[in-house]
Amino acid sequence: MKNRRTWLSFAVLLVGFTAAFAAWHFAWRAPEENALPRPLRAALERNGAFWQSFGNSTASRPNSPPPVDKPLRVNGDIGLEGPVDPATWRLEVIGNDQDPKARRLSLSIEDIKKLPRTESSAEFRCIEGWSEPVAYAGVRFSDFLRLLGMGAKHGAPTFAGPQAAELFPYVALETPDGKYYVSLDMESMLHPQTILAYEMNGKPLGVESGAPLRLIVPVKYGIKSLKRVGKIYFSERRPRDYWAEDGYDWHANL
Ligand SMILES: Nc1nc2c(c(=O)[nH]1)N[C@H]1C(S)=C(S)[C@@H](COP(=O)(O)O)O[C@H]1N2
Ligand SMILES: [Mo]
Repeated sequence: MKNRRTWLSFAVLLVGFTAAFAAWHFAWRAPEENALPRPLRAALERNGAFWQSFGNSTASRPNSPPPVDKPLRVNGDIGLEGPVDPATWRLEVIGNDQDPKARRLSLSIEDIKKLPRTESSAEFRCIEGWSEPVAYAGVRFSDFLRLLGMGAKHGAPTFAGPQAAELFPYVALETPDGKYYVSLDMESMLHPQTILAYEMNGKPLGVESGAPLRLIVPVKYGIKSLKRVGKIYFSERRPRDYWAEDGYDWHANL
């Protein structure tokens, strides 16, 4: 009797381990999607969406003023290799990536500086593990959309009522050479501290910090805060994203 129970427990354990091993083996051997086996990518995606649903993209970030005289910490220079001339630099804004006839804008840095200026500060966090308080100034992305009439599927954005129904769900940004590119959910882009910045810590942006214009999106890890923006477009479908293609979590929520 006792013996039989021991054997039964052993058999149950064996079946359990075999099933666990098979599942593990299956997950790792499955075809890849953006550098991750598909089941793991799906789990990562669900996890990111789950945490996003807790209001990550709308929570305000502490506004602690950083030391202005401290040198900026610089990290990441993909898409910043060549020179950039602020006098000839343009920001291309494309109304809808699926529609070649959609409205397009081509803006100079002077055009952008004429838009209302907003100052903000936040803790800037890199997935490598460091974080730094930074102050930054530029145009709030929500003001940018409202004043230029971009981001809505039909006509100009109003930001009234259920936003998801009329605004594109995705915003994409790229460097002028297209070597670094990110995509973000519209909600995070409308956060009041999400800014297209031309100043950091009280000084005009340096070349390594993304001059003449960069994104700062403090509800996300630093990977999303693209430096040297050359192009912005709106999309119904999630656009390509440099680090997500390399296996990272697309949401990059803090
Ligand atoms: N064009 C471009 N933007 C970029 C990167 C990059 O490699 N190229 N790196 C990102 C990463 S990983 C971080 S942490 C921040 C760093 O911003 P900083 O140089 O102002 O500290 O920029 C982001 N924006
Ligand atoms: Mo980073």
